[in-house]
Amino acid sequence: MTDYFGQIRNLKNYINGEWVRGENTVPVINPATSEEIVYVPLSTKETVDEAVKAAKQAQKEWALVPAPQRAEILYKVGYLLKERKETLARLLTMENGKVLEEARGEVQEGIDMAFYMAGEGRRLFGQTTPSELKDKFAMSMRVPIGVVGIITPWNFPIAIATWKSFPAIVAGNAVVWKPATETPIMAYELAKIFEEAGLPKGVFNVVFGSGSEVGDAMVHHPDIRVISFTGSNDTGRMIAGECGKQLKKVSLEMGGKNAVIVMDDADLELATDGIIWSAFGTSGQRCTACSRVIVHEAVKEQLENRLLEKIPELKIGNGLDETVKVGPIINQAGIDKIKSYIEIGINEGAKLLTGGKQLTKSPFDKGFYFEPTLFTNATSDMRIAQEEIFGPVVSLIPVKNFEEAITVNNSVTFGLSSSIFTQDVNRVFKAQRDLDTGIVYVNAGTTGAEIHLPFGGTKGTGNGYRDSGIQALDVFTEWRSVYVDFSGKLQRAQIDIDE
Ligand code: UN1
Repeated sequence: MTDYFGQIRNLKNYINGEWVRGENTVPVINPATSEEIVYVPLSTKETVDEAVKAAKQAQKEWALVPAPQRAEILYKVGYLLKERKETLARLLTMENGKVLEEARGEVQEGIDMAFYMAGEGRRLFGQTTPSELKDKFAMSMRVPIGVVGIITPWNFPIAIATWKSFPAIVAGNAVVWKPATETPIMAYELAKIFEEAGLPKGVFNVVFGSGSEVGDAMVHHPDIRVISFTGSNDTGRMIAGECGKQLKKVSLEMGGKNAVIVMDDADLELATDGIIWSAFGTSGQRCTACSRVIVHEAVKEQLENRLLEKIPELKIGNGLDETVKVGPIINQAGIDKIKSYIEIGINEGAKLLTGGKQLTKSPFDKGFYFEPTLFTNATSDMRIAQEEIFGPVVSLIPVKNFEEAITVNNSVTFGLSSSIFTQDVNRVFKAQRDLDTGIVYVNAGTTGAEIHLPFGGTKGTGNGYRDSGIQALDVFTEWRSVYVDFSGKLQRAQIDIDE
């Protein structure tokens, strides 16, 4: 199969309910085969201006639609996603490379998010509060912000877009979305689904293009009032700086250096499975991927042996093959970054136990494949133990006790996810209190967040906002405080109070 249309086709931007401007295209490559699947336009600032104009216009009407009616559209979106789950999953595997089982899981996140956020159409709760004055009513309520700009990465091309756009839309905003150019098909499909679900024109717009042109134009556009970004740390910090200057609201999620802690009392079989799934699933290309294992020295050798026994069982290949467990890396640049960290790790003195190489012989020569890689005897100060690699590379860091494990876990600039394997209830409660990450797992790996809980992290992972969960609404709404005085006379707050 060359592509899902049966022929190579140019994608276009989706603006005001129309497919427009498909110029200046670049090919989208299936990372499993290097085949060109579609062509995606690299749009300009003018296209962003057009999209924002349409969104601004549409948002005025959309904000007046009662929230339960806005939510009706999301229910329809949910059903359409559900109906097309298998097709979408296959397309997702083709453009992103993740194995089919995980692609299905990702589409499921979108389905879950649709129904969950649709429910918010009948909640979107504010608060009524007493006033300090007689015959006066006070309340606070959520109001939409206007046009929101969404910038998303290639590693979860549909799920992350749903975490952001669904709450934005149910709350009465209009969206301009810049998906990653590596994975535009999910954006194309989601726009079609919104249209079929009956979303009014202009409420949801997609502009394809680079971060430096389209992303930059979005960040600088005065009518985009919020930017919600998931992606690299460097880009996120640049966006934060720009938004700071403009006093523009910005929500950032910028990765992790997530660790699994394995204590001396852990169920080692379970811990091995948890590590393998969260380190090598999605070929390690998740923000939540496990890339450090902090292991109690008493069980270090046993754990190494178990991992070395299981890693070779992971079948590497094209994710469309149901028996494959580890798919390709997104592109050669991704591979090159991983390779450079292998070299760094070796030079720093960590011991390479298995893996470490790109697979280049047939049948892997056409795609971008990297062996699941295990380092041991790493120390917390090494770059391989500090920096995000975004590939199937995990480093074991031996520690002497629980306290040291917590300290090592927290000694990175990121703070997205962490996990501990232990049978000791006291350690469980201490760990959930002391692990400095936005997500903590007990007796499970570091991946697998559910959409109705807040997703995000502490420290360098973000800036305090959360994706998904009810907390996502805080990104896409303002709080308005409303006072209604029904006394018929001038009542001055703080002054006309009964002493
Ligand atoms: C990401 O890698 O940016 O918790 C998102 C998880 C998935 C989402 C990951 N549900 O691993």
